[in-house]
Amino acid sequence: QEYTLIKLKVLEPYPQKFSKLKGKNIYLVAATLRPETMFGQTNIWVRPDMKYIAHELENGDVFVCTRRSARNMAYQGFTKEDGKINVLVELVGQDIMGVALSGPLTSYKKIYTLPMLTIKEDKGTGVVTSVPSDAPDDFAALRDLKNKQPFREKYGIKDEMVLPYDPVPIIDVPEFGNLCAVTVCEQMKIQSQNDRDQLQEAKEKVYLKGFYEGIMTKKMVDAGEAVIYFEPEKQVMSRSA
Ligand code: ZZB
Repeated sequence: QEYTLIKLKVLEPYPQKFSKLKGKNIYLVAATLRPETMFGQTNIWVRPDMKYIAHELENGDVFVCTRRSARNMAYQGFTKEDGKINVLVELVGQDIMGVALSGPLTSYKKIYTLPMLTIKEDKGTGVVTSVPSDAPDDFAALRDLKNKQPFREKYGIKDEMVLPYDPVPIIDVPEFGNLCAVTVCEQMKIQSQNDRDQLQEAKEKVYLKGFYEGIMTKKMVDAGEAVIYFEPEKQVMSRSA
């Protein structure tokens, strides 16, 4: 499986756990199969009880991810010594909950790490980017946090890290509109992130459609993040020749 790793820069002040990393560039890295949706990121998910590490790359930057994914990176030329990881900090998700981040591709200037309890240990980096416009899991989990104050409180999440963040329309999908995860969750009456089977079905419904039939909306163009470019079709030209 080939993923794109999205780098999210940890903004100062660094959390307590990273106090000895002062002066270094620290990134949470999220593995995605849908890099074209990154404009719609509203937050980053980490699992409160899952173990992560902060490890040093060849150029001195620091990546935060699972040990398993760091080991894989070490065999792909990320680290100074092939096959070796330099662990700077060991932590659990809760240690970096509510941390402010910036990503080059987000429409929100600042986003936060929030808790998702269903993150899998054996997939990607254990850090998951949240695109509630297009990913049903993300929409359900973000809605849970918005609706349930005690849930936010339990993980030390402040209102301003969640409440201002709404799904961003980026891709227009036939039948589902430009917030396809929202549409499908409403249609299927999904109540929360714990409706696992329904969410799996919702994901299958929108996945391929979003990827193959989705059309980027005007939003990125309006924000000056993308431009539309037309090219004459070669086939048409050769047919008329
Ligand atoms: C942004 C995004 C936008 C994603 C979307 C999906 C969708 P898959 O298909 O099952 O292999 N992900 C990555 N790592 C994990 C993890 N450890 N635990 C749980 N979820 C994880 O899943 C790959 C997708 O699952 C990744 O792509 C990531 O979310 C998430 F609009 O990144 B994606 C309909 C799905 N749409």
